[in-house]
Amino acid sequence: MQGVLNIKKAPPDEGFEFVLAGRSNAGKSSALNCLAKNKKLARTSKTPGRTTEINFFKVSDEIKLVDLPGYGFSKMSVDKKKNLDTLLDNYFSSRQSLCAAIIFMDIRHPLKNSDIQMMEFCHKYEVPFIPVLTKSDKLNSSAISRSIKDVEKKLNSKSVIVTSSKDDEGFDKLSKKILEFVE
Ligand SMILES: Nc1nc2c(ncn2[C@@H]2O[C@H](COP(=O)(O)OP(=O)(O)OP(=O)(O)O)[C@@H](O)[C@H]2O)c(=O)[nH]1
Ligand SMILES: [Mg+2]
Repeated sequence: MQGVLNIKKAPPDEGFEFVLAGRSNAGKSSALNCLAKNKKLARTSKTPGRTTEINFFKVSDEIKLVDLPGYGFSKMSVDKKKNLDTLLDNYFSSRQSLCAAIIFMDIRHPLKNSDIQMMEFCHKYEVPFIPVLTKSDKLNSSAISRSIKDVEKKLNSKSVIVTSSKDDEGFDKLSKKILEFVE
């Protein structure tokens, strides 16, 4: 793992990168660990704001997963937030190996303003995104279906993926989706 706060310190811009975005506490780092099949790879936490840098994880010869700090974390200082915004602008605008963003949202509260802003940000830099609804273990199956339907309708897309890091579910599907960008 390599954590950076300055784009110049990022690992070489090669292979295929997928950035993990989402509100603080949405379950990005837990999802990364499930995707990489290594529970100790990325630090997870009950306290929002655990991830504070851009963290690059090499998960295969060609693929890197890039864990971002969560957005919407109100305790972050103004200076730190400014730094991070600049870093994200630089990263999204210049990174040739960036294939797609994976936008993680708690299935119980999807599509908050900050999520929509992130999607618009992706759109601005022409980076496709994969919407993922996390923590499906927190809802029963009919509530899960309702949430999927609602999000698909609002995004006008049929490609929403549902995961549970607790039950290790949905990650085969997400891995497949990621590999579609690599092939
Ligand atoms: N029940 C349940 N809890 C989850 C799931 N995924 C994550 N959590 C919990 O949610 C909390 C936040 O998870 P993280 O993976 O650290 O979230 P994050 O999005 O990386 O958070 P930041 O780094 O602060 O942006 C932790 O307590 C996790 O154990 C899930 O699928 N089910
Ligand atoms: Mg995290």
